Amino acid sequence: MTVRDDYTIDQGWDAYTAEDHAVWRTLFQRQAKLLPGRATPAFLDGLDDLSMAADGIPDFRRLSDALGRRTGWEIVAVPGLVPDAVFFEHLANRRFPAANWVRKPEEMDYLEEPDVFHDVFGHVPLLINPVFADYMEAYGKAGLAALDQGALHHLARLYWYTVEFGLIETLQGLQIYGAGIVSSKGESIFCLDDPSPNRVGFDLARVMQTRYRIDDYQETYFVVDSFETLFEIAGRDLSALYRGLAGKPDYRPGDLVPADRILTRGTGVYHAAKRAA
Ligand code: HBI
Ligand code: FE
Repeated sequence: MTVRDDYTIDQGWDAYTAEDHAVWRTLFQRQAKLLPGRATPAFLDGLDDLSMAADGIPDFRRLSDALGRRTGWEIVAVPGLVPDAVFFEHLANRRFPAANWVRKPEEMDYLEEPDVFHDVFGHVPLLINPVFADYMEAYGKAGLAALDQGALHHLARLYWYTVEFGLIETLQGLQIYGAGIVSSKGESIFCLDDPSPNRVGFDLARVMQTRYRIDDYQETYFVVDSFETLFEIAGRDLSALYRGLAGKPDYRPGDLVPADRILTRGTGVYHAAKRAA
């Protein structure tokens, strides 16, 4: 496998085994059944429009053709997590780096690193939404700036609580758009239906001050009213905000603070039980 300077590789679509495709199929069918009514229509439309299907792992060349015609985004294959600067450089140029490997049947529900199902099923459908597509590019550019300003940990929290674990408020109620949620059976249910987590109106400074969990469901979900809000934020000069945050303590993942617009005050039962165990 040749890894290029920008960490891209060939997807190696022909090398997938029948078992690889079967894993994709199982995960796809599970989520396709669960997500109507839960995921935001922009996500579900993206799945349809890109003809992403249960058949098997998509060929990135075909996906990139379809996506390129819509919003100019391209999917490039990478071996796994890439360095922050490389990741941001790709996003800033409307290239989404997606892992090419797929999880094994014995780890359907828990993964330490993103695989092709998370990256492609989770992230790619929203890239046909023009506003979300622009947000992702703006985020990449903001990422490069944040690296220079020593503020990556603040900006990474914006990505986490929006692109990965975001909820959106619509006339139909709360809906999922975060890739970490739509690609997870358990969290697709937990984030909307469980009384345990907090659901709080999105506020940029608040999010940037809040640590997050990488090992379990989120203790707090932040709710945006539109993707326009996100795009507008990512295009701002964030340096003054970073300076303002520099002296302040972080909030813990489950904290609520006085200024929060609380949609649901979580019981915290789920994570309390885990801590007690
Ligand atoms: N690499 N492949 C990949 N996918 C990511 O989501 C990713 C990454 N490298 C760094 C990174 N994310 C973080 O910098 C951001 O999520 C903040
Ligand atoms: Fe992701």
